[in-house]
Amino acid sequence: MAPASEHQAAKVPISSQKLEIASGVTLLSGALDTASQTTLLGEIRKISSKAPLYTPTMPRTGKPWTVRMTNCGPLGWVSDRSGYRYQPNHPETGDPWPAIPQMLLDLWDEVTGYPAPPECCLVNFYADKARMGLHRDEDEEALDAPVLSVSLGDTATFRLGGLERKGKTQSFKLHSGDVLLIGGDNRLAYHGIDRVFPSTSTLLKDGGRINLTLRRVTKP
Ligand code: MD3
Ligand code: FE
Repeated sequence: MAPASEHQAAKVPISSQKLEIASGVTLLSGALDTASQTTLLGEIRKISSKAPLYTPTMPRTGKPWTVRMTNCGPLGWVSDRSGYRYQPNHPETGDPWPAIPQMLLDLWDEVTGYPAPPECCLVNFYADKARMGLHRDEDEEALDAPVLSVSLGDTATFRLGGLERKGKTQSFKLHSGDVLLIGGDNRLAYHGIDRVFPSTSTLLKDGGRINLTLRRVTKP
């Protein structure tokens, strides 16, 4: 007998609103409904209770970041005076990072179609004044894999440049529940977060913004 449907039902409800903001960069606006955002936030709270948010420092200068971070997955992305790298343990507790929640693994499969799971989910927490300067994500070996970002909480202004630091940039707002898929031509594009707008979401009870960045690090 034929299955009820050729397609497996989506495990994570995703809206069909897709906007290609640059070659290979697709904004899935309002991709996650409120119920999914709340469930995901609960998963992130469990992760941060085991792997606490910490304040990373900048390479060379040791200046603190304004964004606080933690990770889940076999490899976490860290920044300190020695540089940027992926490592299997939390820099302060020394414990292995918690597992990536199944709903994020499902979202990765549904949205990217990449034949291997992500190895890192970087959790960035932005309080009101936090920002992230223009940079490229270039510490991964698997540069053929896309990067998937999920925004939760307050709205932020995201800046997308080109492949050279001095090039033109465009700005977009990222809202709670938005998913951004970055691949192809712009996998190595410069990007950053200019500012977060306080009190634009009620998802986080004390305000602020969380961004989850899923990445494949090693070649499958
Ligand atoms: C565009 N985080 O952690 S995610 C990062 O909202 C980072 O916290 C931002 O950039 C944040 O590295 C933005 C969206 C994103 C991620 C990777 C990209 C956009 C990108 C790579 C290339 C171009
Ligand atoms: Fe980045």
